[in-house]
Amino acid sequence: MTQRVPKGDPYPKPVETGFEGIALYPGLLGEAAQASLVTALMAALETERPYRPLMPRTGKPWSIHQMNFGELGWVSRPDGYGYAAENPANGRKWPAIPPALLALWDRVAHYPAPPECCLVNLYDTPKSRMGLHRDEDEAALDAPVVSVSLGDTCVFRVGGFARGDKSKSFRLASGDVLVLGGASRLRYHGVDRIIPGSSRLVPGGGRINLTLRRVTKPGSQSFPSR
Ligand code: MD3
Ligand code: FE
Repeated sequence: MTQRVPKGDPYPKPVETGFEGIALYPGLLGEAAQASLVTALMAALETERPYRPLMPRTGKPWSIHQMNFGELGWVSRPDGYGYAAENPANGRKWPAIPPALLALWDRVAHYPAPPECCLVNLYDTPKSRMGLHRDEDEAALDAPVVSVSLGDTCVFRVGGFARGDKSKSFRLASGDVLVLGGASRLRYHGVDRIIPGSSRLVPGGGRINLTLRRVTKPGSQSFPSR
């Protein structure tokens, strides 16, 4: 993709993806914005140790590492998966979502409340991938998911509403922002593979995906239930 959106544009225009509710903003984040997000992430990694999520029940480790920012973090462990206010690895609250990401949400989400979770996916080996799945653990399914790609390009796949439906793949490069909502909020999707060496942004290489989610319905005080 070569189209570039001017970086100060308050409500930038997405390009067509062929899927209703999926908006792609190629290169919405410029080099400087990408670098400062990586710096914020590196600072967080001083105190937060990324971990490999484990498959519920089987305990099989994923091929990526994860961590979270925000009031709620998404975790997958042998005893189940979902949102938690504390990092189960250290018992502490997750660090705050970086302000630049809150500002990005305001520009592209068109949703009346801020995100509560920023899941960080670290594709840190050439074999790192994410299988086809749906994001359906959020009560606020009317809110979009906003995805930021940093570092190596990946081959991303979007399917239908059942696992076996036909799917389409496209590439996500560093600085690309994807907004997934509306009629496509519950589509299957995944990351087939990353293309090692395609970016020099991340020290040591690899791809970082930042996924912003609204978890609770705005105005409800009921999550997590306890
Ligand atoms: C497509 N992350 O964390 S972007 C995830 O690049 C996740 O690391 C991928 O899927 C990554 O759950 C893909 C996020 C994404 C989120 C919701 C979607 C893509 C979506 C909903 C519908 C279609
Ligand atoms: Fe997902």
